[in-house]
Amino acid sequence: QLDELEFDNVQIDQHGPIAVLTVNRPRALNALNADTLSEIAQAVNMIIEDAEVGALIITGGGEKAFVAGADISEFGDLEGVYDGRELALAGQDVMHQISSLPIPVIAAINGYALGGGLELALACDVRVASAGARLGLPETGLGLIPGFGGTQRLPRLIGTGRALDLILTARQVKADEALAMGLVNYVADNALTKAREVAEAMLKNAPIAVSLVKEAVRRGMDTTLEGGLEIEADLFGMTVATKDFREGVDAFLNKRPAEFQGE
Ligand code: CO8
Repeated sequence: QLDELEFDNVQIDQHGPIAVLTVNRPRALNALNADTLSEIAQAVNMIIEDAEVGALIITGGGEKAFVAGADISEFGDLEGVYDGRELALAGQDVMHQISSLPIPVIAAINGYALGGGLELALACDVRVASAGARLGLPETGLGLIPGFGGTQRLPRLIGTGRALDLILTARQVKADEALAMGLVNYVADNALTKAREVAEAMLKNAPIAVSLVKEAVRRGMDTTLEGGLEIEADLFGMTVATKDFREGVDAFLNKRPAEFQGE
């Protein structure tokens, strides 16, 4: 059982097909120290193994923060280029693990999402922010650059000009501005409640199709339009071979809700 797993800084709650991973270290605004990053990686591995889980929500514990970044108090241990590179690669691995999950992953941004915290949200498929959330990549103000994917995922999501503005000014944006620039998909009074609604809407659709859409978009972002269209055609072909496709068409023609089995 996922919710019986014991971690120090990560909590998993499962309600039917929705798992909620809470980064729970509120005394440090959920900052990602090495232990927390490792616990997130372990938790995500367990979630992948669990066939019951059809969607994952990632959120932050406490009132103030989603995740306020990598843990700055551990930066003193970093001594040189090699250490820095290793830390960035370790964080990038976890973000990659999240972004390549075959199920929808929604960030419920309930407060500060800064630095590595915003990078965690960027590794998710969809972002829901609470009205009071603050988002930003403050790294240049610390003499760093974003290292958990921010320089790559942010421009892919909102475009180069907007991404460079945010990274070079290191400014925090409020939820409304984040919505206007496409950095978040929804703003709601309660990010977690809205994230559940979004997850439920996604769970109504055919799981194999959902997973293949994610694969098509993800792989397509790394290639040319022509290459991406080939990937789309291949994966489209795979959906046509599923029982769920037959079910979806039959349900439409018979004016009834579809019941997908993930086959
Ligand atoms: N790391 C460690 N501790 C933190 C962090 C953090 N990122 N953020 C907050 N905390 C701690 C504070 O130190 C404080 O602890 P204490 O009570 O023991 O003094 C506690 O959380 C509460 O924070 P504040 O008192 O500062 O709360 P405020 O409401 O006054 O301010 C802010 C909230 C604005 C969010 C403020 O805490 C802040 O600016 N935090 C730092 C945000 C930041 O700069 N994050 C980016 C870090 S860099 C990063 O993420 C790089 C990722 C890629 C790494 C690649 C490696 C090479």
